Amino acid sequence: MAETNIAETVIEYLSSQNVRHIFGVLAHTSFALGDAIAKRPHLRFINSQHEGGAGNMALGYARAAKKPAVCLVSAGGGATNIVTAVAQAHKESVPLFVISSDINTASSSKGAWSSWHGMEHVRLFEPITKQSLRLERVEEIGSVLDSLFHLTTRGRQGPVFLIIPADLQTAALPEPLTFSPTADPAAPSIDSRSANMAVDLLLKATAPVVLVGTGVDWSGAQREVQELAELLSLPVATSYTAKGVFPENHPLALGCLGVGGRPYAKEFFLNSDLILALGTTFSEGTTMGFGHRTIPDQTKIIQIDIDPDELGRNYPTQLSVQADVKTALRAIIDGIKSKRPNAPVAGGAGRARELEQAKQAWRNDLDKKTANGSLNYDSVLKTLNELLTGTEILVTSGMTGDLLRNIDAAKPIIHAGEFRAIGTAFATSLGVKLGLPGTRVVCVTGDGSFMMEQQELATARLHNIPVLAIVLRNNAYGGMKRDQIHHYGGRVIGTELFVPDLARMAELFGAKGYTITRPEEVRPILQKSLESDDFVLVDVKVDK
Ligand SMILES: Cc1ncc(C[n+]2csc(CCOP(=O)(O)OP(=O)(O)O)c2C)c(N)n1
Ligand SMILES: [Mg+2]
Repeated sequence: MAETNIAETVIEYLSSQNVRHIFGVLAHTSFALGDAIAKRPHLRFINSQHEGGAGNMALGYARAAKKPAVCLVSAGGGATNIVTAVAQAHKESVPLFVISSDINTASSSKGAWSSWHGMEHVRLFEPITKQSLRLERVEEIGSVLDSLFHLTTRGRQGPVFLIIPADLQTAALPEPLTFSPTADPAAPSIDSRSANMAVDLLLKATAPVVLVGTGVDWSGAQREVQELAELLSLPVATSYTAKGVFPENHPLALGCLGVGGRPYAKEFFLNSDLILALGTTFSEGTTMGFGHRTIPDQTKIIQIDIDPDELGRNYPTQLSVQADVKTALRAIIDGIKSKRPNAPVAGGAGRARELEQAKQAWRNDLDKKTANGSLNYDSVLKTLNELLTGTEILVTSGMTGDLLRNIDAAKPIIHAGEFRAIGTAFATSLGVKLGLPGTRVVCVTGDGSFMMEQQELATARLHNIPVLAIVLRNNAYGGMKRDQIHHYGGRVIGTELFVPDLARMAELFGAKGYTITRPEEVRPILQKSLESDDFVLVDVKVDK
């Protein structure tokens, strides 16, 4: 076989693991890696305008395609620019394989401060990855690649960082390595004693509820959650980050619990005597501050999570199970069916009726709130909700995520979760579209957030990634400005923005641009934008 080098081996390995998209920005120090991509036409290199954009695209791609996403950045500023996205992936457990070029080993041996781009990359990424390392020797490459790639999805998912000096990229391997896709190890399943205990607790409870996190999405356990919920008439809420993982048009759906949720979700939880928590962390947003504002003091908790460190971390549990949610639920459902074949349970249809009434009351309130005909977040999102067909994927970021409480999400909404970084939704939506090309992807973002990443319009244009961006414009960091006025004697600082005509700007980038200034324009413009698969930006000038 022909002699091969490290750069070729890295890219060939990624290809063997079914990687088809690599997100990043190249530099001279990564040319060998770039060239190895160029030689493989089945791989798409999506060059973003800023490495942060590449990181956010990768986050969206990983969540949409449900597999690790790969980024390629370069020594120094290239690597530091992607830090925010990697930190988010770490906090929100998203599998990213981040590869960076490093300077030549000879230059770095002179010390970090005296060479171009030199810095301590490995240490920078250590606290925000599952593993961060530098390739030191050619011979390590095979085991390093395979162990890092699989680490992204093993147990609790997350990002890894590998930095490869420029001279090692072109170094020849003593002999070529061959790779084939590796079977994923079987996920841990629930033991029969725990499954029996869970069945007993569920059957004895008088007001059980379910809390679903993104772990359910990653495990592909939606069908099992639905089956169990229907079997026992269990109302189901999701965490803030997992909005839509349990479809919110289901009669037993409570939507998000806590921040970003509707008030009735909290009521059902506060009146529960058992919470079945699945792949979720009892986070600050979901619990509204870790106390007892959504999780009652006396309730029993069954917690099932792939990560043992998560079990009982924030609330004591009656039963903790380290297992894959899907297989655990299957065992619990089978246990219930064999113990009580006709399992009518606690509350039964009564709870579904109570839930429908609460939802209707909430809808009536929203109708009243939006009846004055003004153009605001609530009225725009209410109309958007009415227009959605249930097939679209919504993407948002930062605090705009809270405002999506008006949306009945039929599919998971993809956003920055409780990392809450703004300036991420648009790039994330591009990654989502690449992961799910047949789906209409709709980015809903504030104007302040969009202005942090508007340059990625160029990436959408260059790589022909048609998404719909709805920018809610108030020429401000609106929520922050409101709170400054409220709490600081009316003084405002740093929260007013200049935002250009975004419809015109989008057209310069090859998109269709629309501006909405009157309430009656919302429905027709959003409708035609949703129905097409074009690259569209809608600039909605909200009143406040
Ligand atoms: C990267 C980052 N920087 C700063 C913040 C703090 N922050 C939270 S919301 C926000 C402003 C959001 O403004 P905009 O997107 O216009 O939404 P609006 O509040 O107007 O609805 C900022 C700066 C953050 N969450 N993330
Ligand atoms: Mg704003």
